[in-house]
Amino acid sequence: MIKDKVLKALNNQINEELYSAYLYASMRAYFEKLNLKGFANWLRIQVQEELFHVRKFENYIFERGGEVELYEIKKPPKSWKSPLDAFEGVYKHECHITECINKLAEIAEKEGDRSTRMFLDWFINEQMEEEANADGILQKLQMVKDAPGGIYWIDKELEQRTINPMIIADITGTATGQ
Ligand code: OFO
Repeated sequence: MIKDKVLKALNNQINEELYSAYLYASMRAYFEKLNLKGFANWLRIQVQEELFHVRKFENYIFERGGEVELYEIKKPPKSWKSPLDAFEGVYKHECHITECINKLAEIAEKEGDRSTRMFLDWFINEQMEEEANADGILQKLQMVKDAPGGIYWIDKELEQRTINPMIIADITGTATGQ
């Protein structure tokens, strides 16, 4: 049976992941308003990534016989000064999530909960990728410094992002071995 302390920490992380989805949905709306469809596309897919993280935590709690508890989600910001400002926000937020996952792993370790600790390895790897992706876009934005030509070029590139098939399989219930 899962210990209360671990369960509470997992439920808190669900709230963090839901906030991530909320934050990126708000950013997507900001970029749609600017007619930067590539940035909006990247964030639309990112929202799905975050909801996938939510389901992963929920499924794990179900598997351990625990109860999922949803908390209130705080309101995300509505606008940013520039694409650079928004992606500084994405990168900072991903670093914050990495910290949350690391703290969660510490709690699981302290409580002697090896299953949770092992489950969290997927998220530890995922956060390396999440930080690297956000940082890659941020570095390009820092390079072009809000110059319209540069923003246009990055926007075209971000238009290419497609949803991970694993997420489609999860949404449609056709995933195996997760
Ligand atoms: Fe962006 O990785 Fe979850 O929150």
